[in-house]
This record gives sequence, structure tokens and C-alpha cells, in this order.
Amino acid sequence: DEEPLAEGAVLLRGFARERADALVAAVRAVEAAAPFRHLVTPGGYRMSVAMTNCGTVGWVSDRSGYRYDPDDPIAGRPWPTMPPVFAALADAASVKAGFGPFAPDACLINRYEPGSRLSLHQDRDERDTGAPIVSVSLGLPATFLFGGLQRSDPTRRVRVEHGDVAVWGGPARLAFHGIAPLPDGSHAILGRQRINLTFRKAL
Ligand code: MD5
Ligand code: FE
Repeated sequence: DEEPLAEGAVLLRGFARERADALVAAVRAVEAAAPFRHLVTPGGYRMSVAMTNCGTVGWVSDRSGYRYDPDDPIAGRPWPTMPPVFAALADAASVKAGFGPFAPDACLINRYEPGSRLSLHQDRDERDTGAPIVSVSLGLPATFLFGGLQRSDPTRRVRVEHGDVAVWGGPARLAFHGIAPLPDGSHAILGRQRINLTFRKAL
């Protein structure tokens, strides 16, 4: 099932469903080496979403700014390598959405608990914004907020659930987006949480 969200954005409903157990197992392996943590924004706010990364570089935020870093600043060592099941899914989704082969070098993993939210923002810390971003939803359903190129543009609300994959490229790559506060619930595999994988070409 393929649903255009906007020019350059495609929602592939259920695309990761049959690989979801393997993806969750790989998240557990990453998190064992690089635990989820609540980052602080440059403005000094603790994010309600907990994050970790795998790949060549990982996205981090602290009082000094946002950046991609080859090392996990807490563990003091490189981020875990990208699990093969992650890389294969990201590539297959990009091809399916019409963006061709995709070899991401970073995967940011977001963990939402009930009440966690991600306010409207653009993803613009990547060097090559010509490459798409692939986003995989696991666990509790969430409402994705999807706007335009200006913060003040109207937003669409799209419900995403376990196994859904979205691909953002072209003119949608720099659109403002966020996640509404996560409603409480219980998911059969992940319990009271939503996990989102976002694959990027950061370097
Ligand atoms: C999430 N994560 O569900 C979302 C999915 C993040 C983030 O936003 O930065 O970690 S990624 C959705 C996305 C990526 C790139 C562009 C657009 C949406 N967009 O243009 O709407 O945790
Ligand atoms: Fe984002």
C-alpha cells in the first residue's frame, strides 16, 4: 500500500511489518551497547524523546549545538555499526518509493513513551539533503505532523503505526514535521512505547 503524502513524500503502510521482529531485535542489540538517553537542546531543554544511534555517525545535541558525531559521547566509543537488517530495509524502501538505491550512514533511533512529543522542526544537519530520509515506525501508533517549507505553513496529521515506513525526498526533504504527544496504550511487542528509526545520509 503506497500513499503519496506530498510531493516527494511517500507512506508505505506495513512495508516493514514482516521484518518488524528482526528490526526490534536489532534495536535491542544497539541499545545494549549505546543506551537510550534524553539529550539536551542548545536552549537547555531536556528532550521528551529518548535517542540512540547506529552507523558511521550519530546525531547528538547538547548545550553547544546539534551535530553528527562518530562517537557516542556517553560511552566514549564509536556508535554500534548499522545492523544488516536496518540497511536492507532502508534501501528497499527507498527503491520502492522511487528514490533508487540508498546507503544511509546514520540511523537515529527515537524512543517515545506516553506523553513524549517531537515539536515541529526541519532535518537540516545532514551534508547531503539531496538524499532521502527513510523513517520506520514500531510499537504504539502516533500522529505525524507534516507541514511545508515554512514553520507557519499548515500541517497535515497522519497516523502511523507498527511496520509503517515513510520516505521523504525531493521537495519534502526539508519540510517541517513533528510527532504529537504519544497517547498511552500497550503494544503486543513493545509495550508502552513507540520506536522510530530514521535513516539518513549525514556525510
Ligand atoms: C519520528 N523523527 O517519527 C520522526 C520521523 C527526527 C524525526 O522527525 O528528526 O528524528 S522522521 C520524519 C521526517 C524526516 C524528514 C523529513 C520529514 C519528515 N518531512 O519532511 O516531513 O520520530
Ligand atoms: Fe525530523
